[in-house]
Amino acid sequence: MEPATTSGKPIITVGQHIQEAQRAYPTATGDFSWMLGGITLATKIIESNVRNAGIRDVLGGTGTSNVQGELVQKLDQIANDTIVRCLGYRENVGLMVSEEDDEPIVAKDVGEKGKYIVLFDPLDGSSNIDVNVSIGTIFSIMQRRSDTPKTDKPLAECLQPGMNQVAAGYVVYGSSTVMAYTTGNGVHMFTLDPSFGAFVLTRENVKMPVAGKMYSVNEAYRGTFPQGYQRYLEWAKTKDAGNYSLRYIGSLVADFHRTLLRGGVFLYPPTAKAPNGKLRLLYEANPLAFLAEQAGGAASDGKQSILKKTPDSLHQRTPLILGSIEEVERVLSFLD
Ligand code: P6P
Repeated sequence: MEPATTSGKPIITVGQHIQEAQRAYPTATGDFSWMLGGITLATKIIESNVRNAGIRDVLGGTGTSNVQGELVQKLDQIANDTIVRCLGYRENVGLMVSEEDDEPIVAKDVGEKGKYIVLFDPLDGSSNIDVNVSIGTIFSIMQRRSDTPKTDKPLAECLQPGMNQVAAGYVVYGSSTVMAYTTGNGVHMFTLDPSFGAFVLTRENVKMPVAGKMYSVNEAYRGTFPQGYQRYLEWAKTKDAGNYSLRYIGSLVADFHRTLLRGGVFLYPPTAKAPNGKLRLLYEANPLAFLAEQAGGAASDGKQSILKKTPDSLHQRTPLILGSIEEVERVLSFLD
């Protein structure tokens, strides 16, 4: 494929795309695109470290564990620090919530303006880093209830339902580096052109297939899934179901990116080890649910839409059924 610079197609970067999208809002002040620019800058730096992991001494663990009790990989720490440094500088970012940090990070002092909350998983799937499997960064953006930071209430301001998101997206560091984002007007994808270091528009208004004979789940835990999920998995293997395939990378962003483009359903049910599911509501399920719904798909915890859930805690986990609307509804039809 010709590089974007010679293919004759217009070259639209993610920054230009966001600015054009903002022009539709007369009240937009442009600070939203400035803030999103901090995310794209951070993911380019992360991408460089991921691509050179074997050469730079960034593979392996730091020897510490995070709030989730998971071993922190060196690249996790690099990704987290990079995002905090790139966003903390942006004057409109007030609070940040990271998978790697116990509490919200108050980016602006009391009295300083900072109307956005950025919630993120800096490098999801990190257990796959050392074996060169695709990994990703996931982000969710909400607005603060008050424009100026209050030292005693940052946590309460972050515990908002996913329907309050003003933007969400991910970057998948795979065979190519692709960013997908939505601001509530469709899902758009950009590929990083390393020849000039910009994310260039490659798919606009992405629509998820309404159905797809592919399910994505770690069947090793099947024996401890609630019965309804087990009944669904038995059905998917029958002739009546018609040749479903199982695809599971074990890296949420990669599994979702495939589901978004090819259709199907991703499942992380409750298990004996993770009775409330393994995936985190605020910075994994919410952003991907926003993207899924914007692309015509669906996202549920088995009882309600992911985007309607009001979190009780910052690192709350949730069961997740995510994908094509017909496939999500089919799974739900098997649940009690
Ligand atoms: P399991 C990676 O550690 C992660 O958080 C997600 O990226 C992925 O979907 C899930 O865990 C895989 O979990 O239990 O199947 O290894």
